[in-house]
Amino acid sequence: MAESYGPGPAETMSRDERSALQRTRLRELVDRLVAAGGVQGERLRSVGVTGGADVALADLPKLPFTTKQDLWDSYPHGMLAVPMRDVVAVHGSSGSRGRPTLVAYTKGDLDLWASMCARSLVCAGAGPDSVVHNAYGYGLFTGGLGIHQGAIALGATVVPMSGGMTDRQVRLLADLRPDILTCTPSYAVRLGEAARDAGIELNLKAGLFGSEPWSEELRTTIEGLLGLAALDIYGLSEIIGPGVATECLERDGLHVNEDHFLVEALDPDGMPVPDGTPGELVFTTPREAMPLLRYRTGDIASLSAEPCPCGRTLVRMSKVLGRRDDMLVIRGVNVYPREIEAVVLRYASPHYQVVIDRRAAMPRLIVACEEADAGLEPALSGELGLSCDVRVLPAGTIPRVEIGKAVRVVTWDSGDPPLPDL
Ligand code: DLL
Repeated sequence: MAESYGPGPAETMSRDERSALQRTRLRELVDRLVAAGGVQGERLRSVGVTGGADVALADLPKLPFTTKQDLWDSYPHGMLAVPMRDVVAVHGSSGSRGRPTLVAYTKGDLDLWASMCARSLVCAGAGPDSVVHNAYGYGLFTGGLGIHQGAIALGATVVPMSGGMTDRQVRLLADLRPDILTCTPSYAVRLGEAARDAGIELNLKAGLFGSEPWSEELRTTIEGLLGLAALDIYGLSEIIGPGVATECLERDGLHVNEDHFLVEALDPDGMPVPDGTPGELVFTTPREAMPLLRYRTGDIASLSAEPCPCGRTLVRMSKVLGRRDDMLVIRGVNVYPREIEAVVLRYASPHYQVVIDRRAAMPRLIVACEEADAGLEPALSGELGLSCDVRVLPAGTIPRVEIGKAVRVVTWDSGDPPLPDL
């Protein structure tokens, strides 16, 4: 009989116990930043903080922010708080705007990251008897190696598939009968369709899908295709990688590992928003190589301190609603790509692309898909408050992303259409 794994003490402790732990960790972090003497240390001094003893947990909202710009300004290694010889790995993200963001890890950071990813896998019901089919990309991207190390830390069996070569992935899903699948939600659709077309029977119980925004509607699609519980996993390279927050099998918000990563949700003026109200997520990470105080993620979500039936007392974040910088403003109407996806998937197959046609003074929203119900166009107009053109293209026209993050929105400024036959 397989042993059942559950949340550890740090995930179920009382809020008071956790606050005491957080305060200690925040003070240690402030001490390290002040000692490292970089830009964060200088900013702390400029607000009168000379060491950890000067700060209480309640002071966090008054401490200075860190931004992606700070990382770029000090590229590649200017934010290091340890000597380079203590750095054992470098990872990063290609960044949606083309500039790489690099992050460094000490051995201790890798251990922390592995235990956070092990927690994520336990959230999905995994344990040492699990076989984890890991189809996140291996390399500089944190998805592949992060989950890999987490699965090993848990004592599970990891199958390091990386992305792509879908036929081979389907073969190993059939032969090794993994119970856990980890990949981007868009690749989960691709794998599910390929497995269905190959007529194989799957043994999957749960999947951890993240690294790109996805809707409840896509969850329904993935669960139908793969016959598993589709769970959301969130993280970013700057904080640690995947494993910052994960849904449990209740599928009602992502448990933030706030014993290590302090989280805040802020309004555009940088003030805390009440629980349940969307705000920009700001994280403080104690990682040794590159500690970050109040890092502005640009990701929009709400927080909830309500206890979860699973027993975890960690604060939960909603699914990411969008990014501060990916809100589309079309003829004065604000819309997030995820809202478009939610409508599209009710009327069309999961392969779609949003095209912002900016060739004329008045931009137009085009939703390109394959196989769509006639109800899609009125539903988009009605629910988004914005008229859209729906184009149904021949099957196979919308690009399938096999490696990396799906690009759901493209802009058409001039010249040829971004998709054939548009
Ligand atoms: O995407 C880390 C990761 C890998 C998370 C695998 C989950 C699974 P980056 O490449 O640095 O790191 O990109 C981070 O991706 O700021 C969000 O905008 C977005 N993102 C990550 N997870 C989610 C998610 C990895 N579950 C950026 N939902 C973040 C929505 C997500 N967006």
